[in-house]
Amino acid sequence: MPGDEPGDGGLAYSYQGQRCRGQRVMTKRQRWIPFFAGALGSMIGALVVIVLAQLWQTPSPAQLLTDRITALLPLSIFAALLGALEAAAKPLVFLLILIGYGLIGGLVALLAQHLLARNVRQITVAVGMMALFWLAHAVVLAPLGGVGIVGRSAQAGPLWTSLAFLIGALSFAVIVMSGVTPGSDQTVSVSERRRFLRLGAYGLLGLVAAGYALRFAGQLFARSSRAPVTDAQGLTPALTPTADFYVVSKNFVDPKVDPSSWQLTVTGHVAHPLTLRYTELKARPALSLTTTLECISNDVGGDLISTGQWTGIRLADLLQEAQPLPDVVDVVFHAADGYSDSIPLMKALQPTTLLVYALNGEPLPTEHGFPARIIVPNIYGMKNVKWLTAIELVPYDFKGYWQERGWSDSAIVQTMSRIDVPHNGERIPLGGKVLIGGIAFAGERGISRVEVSLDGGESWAPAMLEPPLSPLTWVRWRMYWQPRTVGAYRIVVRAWDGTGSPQDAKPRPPLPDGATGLHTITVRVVQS
Ligand SMILES: Nc1nc2c(c(=O)[nH]1)N[C@H]1C(S)=C(S)[C@@H](COP(=O)(O)O)O[C@H]1N2
Ligand SMILES: [Mo]
Repeated sequence: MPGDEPGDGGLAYSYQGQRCRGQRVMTKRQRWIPFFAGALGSMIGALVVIVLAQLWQTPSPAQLLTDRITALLPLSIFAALLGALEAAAKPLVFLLILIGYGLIGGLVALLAQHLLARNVRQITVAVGMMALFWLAHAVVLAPLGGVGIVGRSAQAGPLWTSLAFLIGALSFAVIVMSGVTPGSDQTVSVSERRRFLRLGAYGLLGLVAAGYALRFAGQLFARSSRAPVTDAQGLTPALTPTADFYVVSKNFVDPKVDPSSWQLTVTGHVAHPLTLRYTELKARPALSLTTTLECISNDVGGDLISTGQWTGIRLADLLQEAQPLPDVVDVVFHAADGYSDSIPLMKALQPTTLLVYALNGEPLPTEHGFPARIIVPNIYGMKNVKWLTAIELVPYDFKGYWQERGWSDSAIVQTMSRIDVPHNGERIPLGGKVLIGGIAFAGERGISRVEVSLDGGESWAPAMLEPPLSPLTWVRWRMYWQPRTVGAYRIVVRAWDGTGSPQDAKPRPPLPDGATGLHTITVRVVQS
């Protein structure tokens, strides 16, 4: 082991029980190893806790802290930082939190190295590392995240929570200990090179854990970056297949609700509070409604919009049974993931506001809110609360999860239109007939007219409108175009809603009221 030879810059610590010669000397590189091990160890520990959170429904402080931080950041910073995209907020803040874990873990490992150099026993240091990780999670991070000490108020309870934190702590300690050098009084059995190899292996392990954790985080952005489904002509289908329905959630790990123990309560300012079980909900006379759902963070031309057929009951029927008191202002929806949002009582009583348990004829998939969610036509997705657990009637204007972060409270959908074919940047051979088509949506106002410009907005021609699946869905539009000259064309679309108002052409980001502006693409007509 050349690296262990005294005098060649390596470690001059005891080997096979021999005392070393005087003070141990560490090279710069060697000083970095403990820090690196600590950083790696704590990040892997955090990921292990997230993976266990998925398996056991225990709380994950990294996720809870992300919630807290996105709530506390001033709106302007938040918007600038995140490009005003609520759906991308999580991964970014989470990355910062992971880096924070890395820094603190690295420093803790340096402390461990310091203690070892002073001949504190390895086992003592290892147990100390575990205790630190566990305590930091159980006593500091969990309460900060809002689930109480040791996750007392978490769904899975303190026992499973402690265990999950303990396993995270174990991963942390094992990796730290593989990166530090024992003190001179202690037997060393592992060479420098093997230390490196081990850390490399842990690094790989970390990548696997990160990949696994990202699979769950992935739903935050993966769905929307996928190629959109199209029909034979390249148009968006009128009804979105469930597998292609967009998904947005604040969570890294969505709640898995057990339908047999699920209960929906209706409480607050009501004369008759009530409770509804899954079987009772499904036993009631059902109705189905096809509506379009759009996320408020959908960009101009974006695909955080889908149309589904929902089955359930009228929310009004349930509320009428509970008998709202005269002072009720808002109906608040609470969910199993700690999310909440509200709509005005008047809106909740409309016959198209539903409590649903099926999408396109199948039970709601987990990611869409199993066992039950709210569908509020005309209002952006964020108020269509998933994994619903409680309905609370309150005598004031309630601010929900995204309202606390600066998003619109009324959240009525803006009139939008989108070009689906041709694609931006497409090359179109001269002489052919080109289908231009897409969707337009204005909630319950409906769409009365769609126009297309082929010259960047100088002149406009009306598109043909397809009858929508319901008055609450998007409208598909199309036109045919026979280009006569080669060159670049800027295609723009604009819509009018059912009241005759034109789509707002002024470009605005999604925050706070939903994006406005006209979807514009450029195509190039070339010699065929
Ligand atoms: N409980 C809960 N409900 C929620 C959310 C959430 O994070 N938690 N996200 C909201 C947002 S921002 C949107 S756009 C819609 C998305 O619904 P979908 O995933 O079924 O398309 O769910 C809403 N309901
Ligand atoms: Mo959303």
